[in-house]
Amino acid sequence: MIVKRSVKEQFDQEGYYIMRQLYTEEEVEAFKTECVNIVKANDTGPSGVLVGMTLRSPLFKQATVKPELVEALREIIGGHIIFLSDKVVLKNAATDFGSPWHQDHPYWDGSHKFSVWIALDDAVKDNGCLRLVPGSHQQGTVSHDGEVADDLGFDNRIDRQYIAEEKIVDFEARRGDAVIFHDLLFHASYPNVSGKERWALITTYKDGTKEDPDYEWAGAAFVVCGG
Ligand SMILES: O=C(O)CCC(=O)C(=O)O
Repeated sequence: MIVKRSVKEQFDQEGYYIMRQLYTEEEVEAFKTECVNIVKANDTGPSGVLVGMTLRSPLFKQATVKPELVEALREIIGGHIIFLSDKVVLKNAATDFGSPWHQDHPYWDGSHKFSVWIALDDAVKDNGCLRLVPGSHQQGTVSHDGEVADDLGFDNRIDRQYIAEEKIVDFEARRGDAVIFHDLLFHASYPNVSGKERWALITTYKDGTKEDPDYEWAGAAFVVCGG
């Protein structure tokens, strides 16, 4: 007998929860077009990352409060949810490196955060899909003294000895697919060797009942529900 696990059970066990086709083709096309326009007018720097999309266009607020997403977040986080910030991540021929293995929590400290990685292009191994280690969030914060010999902007990297190669799951996604993940989950992405662009949007939330510092990067924070 197959026992269907709840969203919360899946998230607690794996440290992530996948939502296939969360956004329609029309929504994704509109988000991506807006991302392209905004990135053309701004510099992502060497990392291919631009933070603060909701500050730049109301379209992205729509993405952050998509009802099906908020419903899943309520199951995972609880009834009081605060949106903190979002960013676009572009990998292309000039920015073709994979993001190194890391946890998000060492960048932020404070209460645990929950991010949603949203595919704005189909993402496969060749163009830099996300890689996840199921259950790794249960290890707490691990050493982040992985080598930093470049200026790619990921200063907290997990020492390779902590990555169990045989457990890695590649999250190959169709555009419109999304994955909610815990800020202690080990994750990375493949280099983009396709020569084509790979766009993704990442939105971050927290439990509004938990205390945190005033993050300077969370200038567009708002209450999603509860409070
Ligand atoms: O989109 C990617 O390639 C990975 C981004 C990522 O892991 C992050 O920004 O924390």
